[in-house]
Amino acid sequence: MNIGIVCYPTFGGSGVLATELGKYLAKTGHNVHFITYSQPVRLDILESNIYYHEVNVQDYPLFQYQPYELALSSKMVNVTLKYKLDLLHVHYAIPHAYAAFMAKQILKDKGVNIPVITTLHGTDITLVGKNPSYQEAVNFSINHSDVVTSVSQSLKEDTLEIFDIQRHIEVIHNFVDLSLYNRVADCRKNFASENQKIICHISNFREVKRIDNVVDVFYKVQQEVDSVLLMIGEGPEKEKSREQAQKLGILDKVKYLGKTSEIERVLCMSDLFLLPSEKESFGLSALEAMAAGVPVVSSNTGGIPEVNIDGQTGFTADVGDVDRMAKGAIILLQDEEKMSAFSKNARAQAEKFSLDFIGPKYLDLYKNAVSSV
Ligand code: GMT
Repeated sequence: MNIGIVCYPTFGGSGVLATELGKYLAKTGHNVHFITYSQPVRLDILESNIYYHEVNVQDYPLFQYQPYELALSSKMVNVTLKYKLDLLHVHYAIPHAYAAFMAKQILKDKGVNIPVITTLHGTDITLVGKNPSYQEAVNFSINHSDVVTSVSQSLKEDTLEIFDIQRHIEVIHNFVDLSLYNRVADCRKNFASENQKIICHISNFREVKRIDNVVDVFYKVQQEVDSVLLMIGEGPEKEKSREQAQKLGILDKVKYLGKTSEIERVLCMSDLFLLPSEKESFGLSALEAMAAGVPVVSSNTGGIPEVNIDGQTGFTADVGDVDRMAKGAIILLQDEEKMSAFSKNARAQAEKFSLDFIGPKYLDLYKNAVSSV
């Protein structure tokens, strides 16, 4: 098949998932065309069957806001016609599903009919999508996609509650490429002494991630267990978090490493992963941690409990319950036997979300969509 993928090319979970899916599809022999405003961070364009088409938005002084959706729709049309795409798979509804609907109409006018598959990722529904400024357009574009998927059961339920959806939403959980997570803690000594534990958090440092809770939990943990906290990623809450760590007198133990494309190496040297988010449709970073055999202490919001099983692969607590999260973390870090059992459980749970298992589900979906337009 010739497959078009539209996504955010950034470090966000939806872009990462879309890129990894594209890489998998290319490996299985399909031609995959990424249509994005810059090259996706995890994409290797030197791999065979992978193509990258940049969406260029012309800067014009009349526009206060540049019409990105227009440029994206046009690019989708051009790429579909030139490379004879069989389908367009858009990740994150805003504005991708809307732009894809327009592209589909333009293509119809030219006698070409291809299916649009929209994957809902989370904040496109629970945070941004439900904003009254966007709600009608998001509702419309979901209803006019040929196939709609959601990355968790919880997100499906949220979507049905927030919007007036007239079509079936297929739950296809996010996945992880397990082969990348073989536990070789090659750079551990650069961050912690032999007896210190490494606790890790990875995110885009937005408010929804409750970065203050990450620091609060760590503050309690390091009083009981000699440990360091690795903070991976960039975002608006980062500086506030640094100030918080300084005020608490633990800044020397909190290491802000910024963005990295070597998430696997970071996770493979970590002992515990923290994800206390306010909202989380799935929690791809938690799944990646579990793939590396790292137990997760998280909130129990949204789709997280579909991934992190309380008392087995880690601990979950109500949003904001930093005492319970810290207690869970301390229990694990102080009990080697328990830690080892949880680590094995985490990896076993991640295997249920392996790329080899989930990837073919998308392929089946594509085949059905192509044959029914
Ligand atoms: O986590 C983010 O804020 C980024 C966002 C995105 O769209 O890139 O993540 C969402 O999609 C991920 C991939 O499906 C999910 O794992 C995240 O849980 C989801 N984030 C939220 O729901 C807050």
